[in-house]
Amino acid sequence: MKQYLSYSTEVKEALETGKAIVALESTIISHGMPYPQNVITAKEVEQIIRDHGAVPATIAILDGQIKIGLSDEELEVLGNSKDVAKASRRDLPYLLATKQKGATTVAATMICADLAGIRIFVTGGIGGVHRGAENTMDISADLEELAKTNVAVICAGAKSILDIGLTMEYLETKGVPVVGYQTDFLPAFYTRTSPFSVNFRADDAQTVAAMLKAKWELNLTGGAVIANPIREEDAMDESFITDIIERALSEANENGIVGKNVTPFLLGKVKELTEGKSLVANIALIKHNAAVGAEIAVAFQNDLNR
Ligand code: PSU
Ligand code: MN
Repeated sequence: MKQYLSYSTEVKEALETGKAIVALESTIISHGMPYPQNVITAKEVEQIIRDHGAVPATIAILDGQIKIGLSDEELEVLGNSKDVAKASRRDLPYLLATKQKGATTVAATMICADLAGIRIFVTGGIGGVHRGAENTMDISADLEELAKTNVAVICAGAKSILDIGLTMEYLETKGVPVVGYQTDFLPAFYTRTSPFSVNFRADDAQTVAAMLKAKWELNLTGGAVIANPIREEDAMDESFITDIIERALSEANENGIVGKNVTPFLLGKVKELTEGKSLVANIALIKHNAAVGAEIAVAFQNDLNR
């Protein structure tokens, strides 16, 4: 297995010296945001993690290798090339074997982080059960990965391009805890709340770290969702964004968008219809998640080192 993994110097050193590490995905760079904001944000997010005492490990597939920690040049390639595949669990073997570029989704990033022994992962939003999934069966592989891979995902909840209620039901069936970070409600990405409650509330990083430690020491295999609401000042107006999402969903239907193209299409449409306001919110929330995720990683590592 080790032959497929390649570490940046910074991450290698962190692993050797027992420093807190935060994994970061790359689909958000290649398919989730436009250039050049994607690359600028990716670098800023990494710096926020360092400023909070942890080491960032952005993950991608390049040159037949799983890269754990990327150089600025590699971030640029991911953010500004046409030939980067969105890489989820099913895509990893083919992309590695054919030495093609792949940007890892939440599911694939969890797999790679787990292989590297990294337990804490920060992103913007997770995939979930899509609206209309009773007909399309469009359920993100992210959920299945959360069911089986021991990595905690700090995110801003689930976007209402998804069926948030069904996503919560799926996670409940799979035994994946959904923890609200300083909130009782599941955040809906662009907004601080949704009509759904989280399973548990944690008010500080130590509580989250202790919970993860208990889960994995008991061999309760699988991940956890740590839902961190967007800051009040960055949140979008709920009725405004709801209306936009409805329009984006009908356009996706009209254009027959299916499979792995659905989420990138919807994100792009929402950005277009909000005239870029959704992108500003997206950047703000992921930076906030980076700060909180780094604190959780530090608390988790302190527990391990004790
Ligand atoms: N949500 C976002 N931005 C993203 C994604 C989701 O706000 O970039 C990406 C993540 O990489 C996530 C993936 O894992 O989309 C889910 O895709 P799908 O629905 O095809 O599983
Ligand atoms: Mn899908």
